[in-house]
Amino acid sequence: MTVGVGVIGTGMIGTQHVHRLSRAVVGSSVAAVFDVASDRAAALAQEVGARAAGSWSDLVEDPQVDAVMVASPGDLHAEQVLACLAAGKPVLCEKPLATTADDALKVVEAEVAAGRRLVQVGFMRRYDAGFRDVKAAIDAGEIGEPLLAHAVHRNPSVPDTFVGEMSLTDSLVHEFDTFRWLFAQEIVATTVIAVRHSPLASHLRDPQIVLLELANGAVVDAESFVNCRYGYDVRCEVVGSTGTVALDNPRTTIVLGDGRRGEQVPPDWGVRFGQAYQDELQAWIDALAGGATVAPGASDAWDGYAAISVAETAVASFTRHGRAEVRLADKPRLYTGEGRS
Ligand code: NAD
Ligand code: ISE
Repeated sequence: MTVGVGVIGTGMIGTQHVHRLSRAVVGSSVAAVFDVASDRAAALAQEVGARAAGSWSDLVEDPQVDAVMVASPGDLHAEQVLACLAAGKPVLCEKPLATTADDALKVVEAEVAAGRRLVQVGFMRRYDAGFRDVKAAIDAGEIGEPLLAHAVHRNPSVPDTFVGEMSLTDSLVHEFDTFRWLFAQEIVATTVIAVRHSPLASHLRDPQIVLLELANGAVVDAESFVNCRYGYDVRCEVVGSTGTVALDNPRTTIVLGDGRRGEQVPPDWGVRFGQAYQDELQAWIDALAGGATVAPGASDAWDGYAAISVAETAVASFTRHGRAEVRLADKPRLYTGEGRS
């Protein structure tokens, strides 16, 4: 069976996903694409033999579209995902699931009303070999009880569309999902620490440090720096009661010369996480081909809701210069072990 995917949004990551789904992932084809930049969508559609839909709702309703990938800007995600749910179609939504906790909760509520999970959220680190090794080491007890973690998330630069509080809602939202997953605990409070602004990014609050308190008392300090200039740098160290596990950048080449020993830093997220995106999409397509709607271990709508709730709380913490508590709705049975379907 070939799963026909419709892709909404053919910008930076949407174009990459179209190429993966049409060329690299086994068992999928791209049936339709849509972007308000209609020329770009038409050219991409022609390149991969897909239909260029007239609107995103037309794409969702297309009978050739078995499942939808949402790769539009974050503030459109909730509405587009809700339309997929209304059409009964599985959807892989790029992060964040929504830009407000209220909108993300509407997605959760719509799934609960439908009685099944159809939404997967594109927190692709859960498919990254390095992050999976960190998770495996923790789960195997190799570091004893995980107590705290240090994390950095640095981008060399960000596009002009990256504004306001996106360091928290678009960038560090990855860490909010990652550390909920690694520690298997909800994040219950955040404190954002104001840092001297980089002179190269004066329109953004950049860098920032966020302290995350988890339900069992573990603490994570996470740095976001979206204009670090030198490369794409995502690392972490989890400290346990008997050891630590650290994730470095994947090693590429080491250059010895001019009295120095140098190691390359990935240039961007596409290079650093290329294999993770590929594995994420393959797991999704395999799940759909096997009759499931969400890949095992993937972030689902609840995870998307929890992550953006933490981001929203971090924004509140920054605004009021103090600690803020995360308020989550009660977790529906649909997302717990015994109720999951
Ligand atoms: P982008 O700006 O390059 O692309 C967004 C595209 O959406 C543009 O082509 C734009 O024309 C299009 N668009 C605007 N309005 C639209 C509408 N109404 N319907 C359909 N398309 C519309 O942004 P991007 O970097 O590709 O990011 C897209 C999403 O993917 C964001 O949510 C971002 O957070 C996420 N993302 C995730 C990762 C990751 O590591 N998982 C990496 C990059 C981006
Ligand atoms: C981007 O949208 C991503 O998701 C990248 O993984 C992240 O590193 C970057 O900060 C975001 O803007």
